[in-house]
Amino acid sequence: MYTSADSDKIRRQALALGFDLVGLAPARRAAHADALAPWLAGGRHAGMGWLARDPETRADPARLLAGAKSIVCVALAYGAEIPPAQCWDDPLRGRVARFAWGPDYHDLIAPRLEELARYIERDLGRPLAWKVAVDFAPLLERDHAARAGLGFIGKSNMLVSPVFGPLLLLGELLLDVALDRYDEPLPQACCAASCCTAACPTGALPEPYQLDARRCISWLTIENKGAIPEVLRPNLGRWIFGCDECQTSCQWPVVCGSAVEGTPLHAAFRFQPELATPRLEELLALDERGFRERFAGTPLLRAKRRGLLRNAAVALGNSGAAAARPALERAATDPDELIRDHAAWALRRLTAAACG
Ligand code: B12
Repeated sequence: MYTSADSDKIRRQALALGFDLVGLAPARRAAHADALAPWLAGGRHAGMGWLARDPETRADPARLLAGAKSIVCVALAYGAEIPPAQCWDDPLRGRVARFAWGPDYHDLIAPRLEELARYIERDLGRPLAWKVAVDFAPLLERDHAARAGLGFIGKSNMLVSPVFGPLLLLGELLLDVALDRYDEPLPQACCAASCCTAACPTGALPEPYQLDARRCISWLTIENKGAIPEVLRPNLGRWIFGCDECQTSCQWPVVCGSAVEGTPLHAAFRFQPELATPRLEELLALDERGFRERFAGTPLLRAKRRGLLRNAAVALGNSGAAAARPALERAATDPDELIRDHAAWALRRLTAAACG
């Protein structure tokens, strides 16, 4: 019976499962756990009450899995493709953040981590206590990924890999067994130029390492169930589901190594025009059923019809395209008041733009 698990075998197996990065860390209290309380106290979590629930568990993995000794951190590099300009820059098409170009990433990462857990159990020859985390568990994922040497935390708050840049999705496997070797954190290597904080269209990064979710386009377009503050609407441009500006502005390479291109995991995030850059007029024409059918199995379902159509109306208002008016006029009579109000705002903005 082994008392510690073989790090090299775990690493090899994680890579074989399709992950781009794997790092192993002892399950200690998160290094920046103390950043959580002031962030919450400042209201920067934008009312996402679940982030404020039980902050001690979020800080300490041993409270998430009793007896946790190790964390296997993995990352999937995604969305490095440069979208064709005829779609990305088309004023009548919206922009979807790259993490949502494929299926729900939780469904890609979590089952593979479960498979990894079962592999480790087989290798050790005994059952283990383990827990998989991909967003849904109260865990400061970036902190553990940094400790496991996957990358460093940048001023954008993103975990940035010197190999793949910040376009990474993270997952963790907590284990109640020690590993025979752990990885070392990488040195902080965020550039002095603060490209990410400067690139944020809504000023959601007022200071390094501090994200104000109330202004973050990702929160405004996905988690926010109400109106988008009018003063921020013009800054959304044509982002209709998440935003990548703090990542694509990063000086670290936003590249997917050729060695990993073409694997099923990466193929899942290939640019598809109608998912990554949907025609905004088409979105505004979707009824509830049409919305659910079109976005079945994709992360866009999270915004719900009313959220996505609200965002599409704002994007068309920002398009400056007179051709957008008929779709917006129809949306201004939508049964949903939220959509009606945003469509009316968009029509006013187009009129103002036309009057110069
Ligand atoms: C809530 C949430 C959001 C919220 C709030 C974001 C936020 N920054 O907190 C919203 C909806 C806005 C959001 C947006 C996005 N999210 Co999000 N989100 C989460 C979630 C579920 C929890 C984050 C959390 O705990 N926040 C609390 C704050 C205090 O913690 P933190 O963000 O990790 O910040 C750390 C740093 O600030 C650090 N710190 C503080 N001070 C200092 C000082 C120094 C010097 C250093 C080095 C570090 C440091 O300590 C904090 C604690 O570790 C995580 C998954 C998870 N469970 O971790 C995914 C996660 C962070 N999101 C992710 C992604 C992909 C995104 C988006 C890119 C999506 C998009 N394209 O639209 C954006 C990016 C926004 C951004 N720049 O952070 C990935 C990030 C992967 C990566 N490479 O880092 C995660 C890890 C999901 C995953 N499993 O892959 N998200």
